[in-house]
Amino acid sequence: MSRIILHVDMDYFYAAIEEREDPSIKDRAVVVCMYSNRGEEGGAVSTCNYIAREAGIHSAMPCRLAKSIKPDAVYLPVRKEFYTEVSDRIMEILRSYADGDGELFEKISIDEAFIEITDGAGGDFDRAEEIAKRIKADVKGTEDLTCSVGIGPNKIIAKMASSRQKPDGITLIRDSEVGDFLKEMPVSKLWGIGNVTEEKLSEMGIETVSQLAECDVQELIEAFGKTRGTWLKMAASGIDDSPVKEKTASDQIGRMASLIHDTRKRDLVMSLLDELVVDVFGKVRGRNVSFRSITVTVIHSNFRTITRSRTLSHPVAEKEILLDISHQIMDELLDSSTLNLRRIGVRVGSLQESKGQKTLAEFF
Ligand code: TTP
Ligand code: CA
Repeated sequence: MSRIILHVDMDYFYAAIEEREDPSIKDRAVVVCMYSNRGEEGGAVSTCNYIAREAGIHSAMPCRLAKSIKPDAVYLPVRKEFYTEVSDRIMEILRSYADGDGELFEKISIDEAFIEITDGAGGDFDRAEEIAKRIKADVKGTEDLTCSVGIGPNKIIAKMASSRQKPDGITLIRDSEVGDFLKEMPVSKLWGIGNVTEEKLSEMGIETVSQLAECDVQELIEAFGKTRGTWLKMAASGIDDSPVKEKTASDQIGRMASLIHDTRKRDLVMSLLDELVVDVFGKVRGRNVSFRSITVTVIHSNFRTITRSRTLSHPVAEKEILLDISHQIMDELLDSSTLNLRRIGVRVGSLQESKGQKTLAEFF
């Protein structure tokens, strides 16, 4: 039986909350700005409603530019704490629909989450669509906000489906429809592929997801390394076995730090990352545990947080692996956006007590 996973993404989240709080601005362009410590002049657009998007305004655009494009829009400062409270309540609603008494739930950002409902829907995609409608009505009824839902047999497909019909849509991609769904899609639309990967694939003559799926995996491994190369092949084929699983704090060891100044220079970012890895690994040793998951977090200059994780096939306690995979993930994150980074972090999770020998090398 195929898994059934929903991806829920709130529509124009911060701006939608502001509209709800002040319905008088509903028919106007609404732009939420992150002014940061550089004052109004240096601020970036956090998000905006769809009226503002039609005028050409988008996230990460300098607020000054937005104001020159649309001086009559409503400009509001970000109220992050308030949005977080709203988010927390929405996440509880979403979690209540997840299989395993809410266990199979994974929040991936302030306004997005995966919900596994394989059991809840009895493996039936039509019933899953009914559940998606109920969830949308529940969120609308309690928080007066709309969301878009993607339904698919795995996380990658659900995630890409949710952006198909926005705002306020439901997109259902059955197991049997995955091939068609991905077929003519440009590779840039595949969740997890950024500008640099897109360019590299283009140089290899690969423009569409189906071309990527047909590419020899060895060729991809040569170009991108084993983990990333295999992942590209699998993802393009619509295969993704990653579980829907929340990361819990007690099961993790991590550290974050700020860069001296906002930058996306690889050597500066990697040298701070290496320091954090050494520190995290010291704690891993101290607790005598091994880890199965590695997560790297970046906070961009506009305060946008992005995290990406890798799960290993078995627990390890080796610094080289932690370094190697953290670098790979960081390269992907640098690849996924052109913005400078403000803070970065690394953490390991799915901890287990190490038994006796720690590495093969130490054993012999
Ligand atoms: P998104 O889900 O990317 O965007 P959105 O909810 O505003 O719009 P959409 O309808 O297209 O989903 O991001 C969620 C929130 O995160 C967004 O409301 C504001 C914040 N955010 C930033 O602060 N900076 C950014 O660059 C982006 C993309 C989002
Ligand atoms: Ca959203």
